[in-house]
Amino acid sequence: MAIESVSVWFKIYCLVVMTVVAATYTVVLRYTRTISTELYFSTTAVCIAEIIKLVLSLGMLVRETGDVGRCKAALVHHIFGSPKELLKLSIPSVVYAIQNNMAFVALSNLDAAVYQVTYQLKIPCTALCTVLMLSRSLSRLQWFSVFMLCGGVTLVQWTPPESTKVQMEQNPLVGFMAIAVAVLCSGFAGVYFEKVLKSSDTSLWVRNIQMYLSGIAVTFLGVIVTDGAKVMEKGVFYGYTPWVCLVIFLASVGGLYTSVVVKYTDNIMKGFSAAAAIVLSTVASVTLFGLQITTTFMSGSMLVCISIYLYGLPKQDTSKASTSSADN
Ligand code: NCC
Repeated sequence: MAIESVSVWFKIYCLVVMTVVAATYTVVLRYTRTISTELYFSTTAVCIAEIIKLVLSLGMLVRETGDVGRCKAALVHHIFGSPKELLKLSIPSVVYAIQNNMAFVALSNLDAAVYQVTYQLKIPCTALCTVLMLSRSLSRLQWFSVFMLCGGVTLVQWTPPESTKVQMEQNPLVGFMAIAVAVLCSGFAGVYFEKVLKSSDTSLWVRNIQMYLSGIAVTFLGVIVTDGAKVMEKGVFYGYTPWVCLVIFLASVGGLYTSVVVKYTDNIMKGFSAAAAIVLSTVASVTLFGLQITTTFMSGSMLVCISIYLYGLPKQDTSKASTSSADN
């Protein structure tokens, strides 16, 4: 299918917003899990984010189709008339539901910096899923650059773990296990969604609506199974503070920007570009706010830049299926 062309500035804008939101999300989420005495139910936060994403996607579909009538027709055709498609999108929605809940488990047990660094394993995992599920091939040099990128981002984001005042018990092993699950889920669901999205001309917003509908059902089930009795007793919004609302807002906006980024690039490019955005935003902070640059950051940035260069050497656009590895 033909991929709608947008300006390179729009792609850069989406990437930067996605990366800034993701960084803020992790820090604020960790904060909400460590300071509150009345700890909110994270399962409800995940479910509410799915509802917000559905509403926003409906709004975007109205904008795309031009009026409510056409939007309604599209919904009837793609939602009520396509149970098979709904079922297809329920797969990534279940996997994302697990991943999004795992982020809360991990950040309840690990420092945000440790989480950010360990979560970078998603880069090679995503590359592996891309090769296996989209039948694309990566040259040896590209594989090398993927691992170099992983190391580079790790160094760039490296900060000594802070000793935050924690109100609840922490179990680092549980935290690391949650990250491992999140890494696998992120790679699989991201590539699966990309495959479905790019295999037809169906609008991104329709695909999102199809996914968020089952996402709401699955995450609601998560609320009932995990916290059902306590939610009935204390209420859905128990422990909600403005910070918790900010976490939900960031989760929603971040998710939608992720989908736009995947539409116009691909999951591997998302990893590379996010790394570039982290390096550039830190360099900008140095210029604007006089932030101190560490040697770890410098070495990490160098690895990130070299890896981007190496990855781009054989073929610039990973969203095009490679003809054969012999090309490289
Ligand atoms: O891990 P990551 O993304 O791949 O997770 C994808 C997130 O986007 C949502 N999504 C995906 C596709 C789609 N069509 N709609 C969506 O809403 C999924 O529900 C999932 O939450 C990244 O590449 O590092 C990124 O990381 C997340 C987040 O920081 C991590 O998962 C850690 O918890 C970012 N999400 C937010 O900032 C809210 C994402 O933007 C980038």
